[in-house]
Amino acid sequence: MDNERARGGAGDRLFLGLDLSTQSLQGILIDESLTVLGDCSIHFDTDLPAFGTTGGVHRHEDGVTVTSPAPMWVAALDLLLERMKAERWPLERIVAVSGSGQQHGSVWLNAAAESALAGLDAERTLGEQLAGIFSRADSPIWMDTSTARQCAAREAALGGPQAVADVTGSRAYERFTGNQIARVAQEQPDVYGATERIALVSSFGASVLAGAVAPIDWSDGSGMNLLDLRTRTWWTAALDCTASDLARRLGEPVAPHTVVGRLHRYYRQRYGFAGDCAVIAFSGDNPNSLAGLLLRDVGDLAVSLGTSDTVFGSLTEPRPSGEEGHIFVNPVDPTAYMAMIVRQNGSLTREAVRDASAAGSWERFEEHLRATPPGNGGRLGFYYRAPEITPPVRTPGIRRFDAQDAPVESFAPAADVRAVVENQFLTMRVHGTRVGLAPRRIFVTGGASRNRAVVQVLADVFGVPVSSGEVTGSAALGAAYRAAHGRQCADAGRFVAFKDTVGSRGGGTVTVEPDPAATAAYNRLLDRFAALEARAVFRASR
Ligand code: XUL
Repeated sequence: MDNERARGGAGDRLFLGLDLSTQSLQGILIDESLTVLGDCSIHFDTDLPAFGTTGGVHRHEDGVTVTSPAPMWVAALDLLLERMKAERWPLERIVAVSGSGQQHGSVWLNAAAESALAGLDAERTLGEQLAGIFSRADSPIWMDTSTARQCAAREAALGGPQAVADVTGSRAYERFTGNQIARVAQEQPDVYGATERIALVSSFGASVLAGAVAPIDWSDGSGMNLLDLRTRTWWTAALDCTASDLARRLGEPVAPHTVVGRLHRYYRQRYGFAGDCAVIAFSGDNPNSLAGLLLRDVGDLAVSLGTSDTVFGSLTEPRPSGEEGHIFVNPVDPTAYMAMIVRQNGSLTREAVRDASAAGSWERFEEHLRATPPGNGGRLGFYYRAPEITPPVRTPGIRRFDAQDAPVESFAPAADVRAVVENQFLTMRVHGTRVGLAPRRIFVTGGASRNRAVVQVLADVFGVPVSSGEVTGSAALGAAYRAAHGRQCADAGRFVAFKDTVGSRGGGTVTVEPDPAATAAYNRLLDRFAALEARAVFRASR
C-alpha cells in the first residue's frame, strides 16, 4: 500500500472492512473522509492450496451438496493480516473493524469454541489454536441445493410458502440456513448434538476477531428463514420445526451497527493493532454492498449486471412474496428493510445473444440497440439459457413472441438484441415491484454497465435516471463504512443516521436520463409482458 498516503489520510482514525466471500478474503482500509487507503486480498484456491478448494468450495459427489472448510477462513485471516503488516499498513490507527460474509453459510462450533477463542495466544497461529473448535469443519454454503425436502417440510409445517415469506421475508430456499440446519440435525444427529453454537459466516468472522462467539446481525439473519423480520427476534414456530434447542445454539440476534466486542489482544500483540479497536457486527455480502454502494435513501436501487444479475434497494414497508425475491432487515437503518432479487440469466445470456446476433461484438450489439425502437415493435423474448430463480424456471429454453402474442422461432438480429435487454430489465421491474421496490434513481454496476445503450434501456424501462460506475469490492467497502458507522453510534451512545457517517458521497459518474416517450412505451407493455412471461416459463414445482 501507499503508506505515505495512508499516514497522510484525513483524521487520525481508520476503519477496516473485511469481506469473507466465496472465493477470497478481502480487506479495505478507509480514513475518516472514507477515502480508500488500502485494499488487499487472499484467494483461497491459490493462496491456501492445502484446502483443495475450487472457487473456494468443495462440490460433493451427490451433485447438490456444496461446502467450504471453515478452517480455511481462519487461516486466511492470519495470512491477510500478515500481508497488511508486511505492507506496513498503519494498523495501530484502526478504531473499528467490521465485515461481510457470503450469505446463508453456517459454521458449526463445539463446546471448546468459547474458551479457545477467548484464550488466543499471539505466539501461535489462529489455525493451530482454532482447529478443534468445529463440530463439523465443512460449512454448507449458499451454493448448496441439498435441502429441497427440508424446505417442503418446513413450509408445510409453517403454513405454506407465503406464510413463511410473510414472517421471514422469503419462502423456504434450499440455501437458507434454517433448512440447512434441519438437514444436519436430521441426517447427522451426533454432529448436531455436539454443536454448542451455530454461526453464520459473517458472525463467525466477528467471533474470531473478538475472541468470543459473536451474535448474528438482523440483516444477515434475515437469510435463514428463521428470523421474524418485524420483531427482529427468532420465530419460535420456525425454530421448533427445524431442530431441538435451537434458540440457545443461535444466540440473540443484534442490530447491524452493534459493537459485539473489542478486538482480541491477539491482534494487538501479533500485528500491532490498537488497544481500543471495536468489532462491529458483521453482516451478509449483499447487505454490505447496499452500504458500500451508498444506497442511503428509500428509492435508491442498485442493479448489478454480472454473472448473475442482482437488484436491491431499501424499503420502509416489507412486502414479502411467497414466490420470489427476498426481504432482509436493512443493514444501515435498523427500522427499515431491503429487498433483493437475484437473476441467474445475466451476462452469459447477454453474451450468447451478442455472439449469435451481433457477431460477438459489443459495439455491434450497441448499434443494434440504437437502431431499434423502445418496445421493439411489440416483439417480446424470454431467454433462459440456465434455470432461473426470478421468475422460477426449471427447464431452460428461449421463447419469442410477435406483436400479436404468437410464438415465433427467431427474430432478426437487431430485434433479438433489443429483446434480450428489454426482457432482463422489464422482468426486474415487474418482479421488483412485486416485492415493493419503487426506484427514484438507479445505480448500475458490473460489466454491462459500461455499455451506454444498455444503460439507456435500463433508464427508459424504469423511467428514472441511472448512474453508472465500477465499484470494486462493494461488500468490503460497505463493511468499512459500517465499521465507521458502528463506531460513530458507539461513541455517540445512540443510533446515528448512516447518512451522517457517509455524507453526500457516491452517486456514480455518468448519469443517463430516461426518455419519457420510451418509458411510456414500456408502461404500456408491462401487463402484456407479465402475462406472456407467465406463459413462457415452466414454474418450478417441488
Ligand atoms: C444471496 C446469495 C449470494 C451469496 C453470495 O442470497 O445466496 O448472493 O450471498 O455470496
